[in-house]
Amino acid sequence: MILALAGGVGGAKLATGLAGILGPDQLAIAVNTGDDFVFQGLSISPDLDTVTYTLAGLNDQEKGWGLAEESWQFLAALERLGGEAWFKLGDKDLATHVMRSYWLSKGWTLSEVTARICSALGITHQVFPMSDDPVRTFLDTEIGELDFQTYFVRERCQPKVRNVRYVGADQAKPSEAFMKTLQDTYLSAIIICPSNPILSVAPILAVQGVSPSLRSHPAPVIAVSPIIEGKAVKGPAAKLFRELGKDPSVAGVAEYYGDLLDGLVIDAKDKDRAAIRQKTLITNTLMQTDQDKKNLASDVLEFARSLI
Ligand code: FO1
Repeated sequence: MILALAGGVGGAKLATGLAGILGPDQLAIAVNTGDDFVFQGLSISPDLDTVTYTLAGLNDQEKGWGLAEESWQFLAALERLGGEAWFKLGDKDLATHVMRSYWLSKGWTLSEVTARICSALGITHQVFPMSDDPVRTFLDTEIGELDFQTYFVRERCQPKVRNVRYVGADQAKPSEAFMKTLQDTYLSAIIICPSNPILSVAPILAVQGVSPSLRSHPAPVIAVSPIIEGKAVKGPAAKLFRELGKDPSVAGVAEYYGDLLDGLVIDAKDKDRAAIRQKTLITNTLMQTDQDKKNLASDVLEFARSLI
């Protein structure tokens, strides 16, 4: 059994590569829910959506989030009524949020909702939220404290960040499936996908007991760096590292995860590797095609086997 910890786009890509190699009973994917929020009364779980849409092959590859071949009539009608439209809900995507909100209102857990969505989309690998309890990422910025989506989408990650909080994480329990996987004696590797360490991975690690479980489990913990040559493949990872006084490089990623990691996977283009203390695998980490995703997944699995 392999456990992948995933945030948005980078996480979804590597999870898809792993799912192309491993069977449904060999891969479990725990997804960040720190980005979740309620918008216009709808419960949105952006990272769960990105992971499930990508695994199902239904994602918009250009944007990275949302569904392919989307239309936007709902959004236009909403704007006409004076609704806020900075967070764009496409017509097809809307169905996911309506059904999630409906099922949650009936008392289902987010894990149950996610399992139902996965089954409807034909996803056979296990995908679950990191927790069924609310955890919300807040950023202390130069224009005040912002919830994640306000910072990320409405403010386009522009305000300078001073601190990040994962509200509720210390009271949140891992979801049942996550807990079961963490306790699985057949768990042979934990892979931290190339998601933003501070915004996407840290909320998962902050959930009660997750970091101690990873540290005490005999399986190796491996991260894939989302930063290549000092730049984030997508999103504000490098900018955030800089603003929080960390080195925006693979060495900075290695230092950020510290002794949690047994191994770090970095890109072949990266020359900045002298300061990395963990064992490293140097390969192509940029996932532009489906073959890239599979190649990286296969490299990471082989690296994991070498660390057991
Ligand atoms: N990201 C954007 O940059 N702009 C959007 O309007 C937007 C809408 C959206 C709707 C549903 C959904 O599941 C995700 C959406 N995202 C959007 C992506 C998302 O907010 C972020 O990429 C993640 O939270 C970061 O991992």
